[in-house]
Amino acid sequence: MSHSFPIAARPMPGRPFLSSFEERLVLAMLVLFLLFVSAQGVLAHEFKVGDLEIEHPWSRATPAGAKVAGGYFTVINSGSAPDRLLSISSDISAKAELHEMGVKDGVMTMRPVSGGLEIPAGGKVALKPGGYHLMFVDLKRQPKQGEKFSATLTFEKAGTVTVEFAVEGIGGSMDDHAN
Ligand SMILES: [Cu+2]
Repeated sequence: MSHSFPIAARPMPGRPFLSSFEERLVLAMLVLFLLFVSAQGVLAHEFKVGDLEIEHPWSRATPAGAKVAGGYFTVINSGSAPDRLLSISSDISAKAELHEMGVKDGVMTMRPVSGGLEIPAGGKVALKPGGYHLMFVDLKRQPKQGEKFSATLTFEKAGTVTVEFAVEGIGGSMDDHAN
């Protein structure tokens, strides 16, 4: 038996079906793209000055009464000459120092780094708990989890850049020399 569909009941030719599929595909890609962009904004932030890129500056919330807070980030030098982090300042503390952690006679110690921190040409340096870090000394207020505070970094060649430190939760760490 052969049937012939009335013309109106026939499936539409390929084109309209495809284009609605394509529309949905484009929409799905757009949604994914926006999700990706907003996730990037939340999870990471970066700053550029000259040949340097400063990735994800972060700090930690401090307990009431704490006098110091750490500061961490990664600096990437895409230039052909080394640079040097010379000084740091922030409204959150009276002063800010560059520190180095190390083990001396089996004891974890930290000391200020004199002469700045070299960022090798084409290389990168990570400031992180347990290693090089910034120390905001004589806090004027406690950094709170979820907020950001700004600080100014001065490099020998690239110059000065203001970055935002994202404050993460209080976490136990060997870098916590608040007491
Ligand atoms: Cu320190």
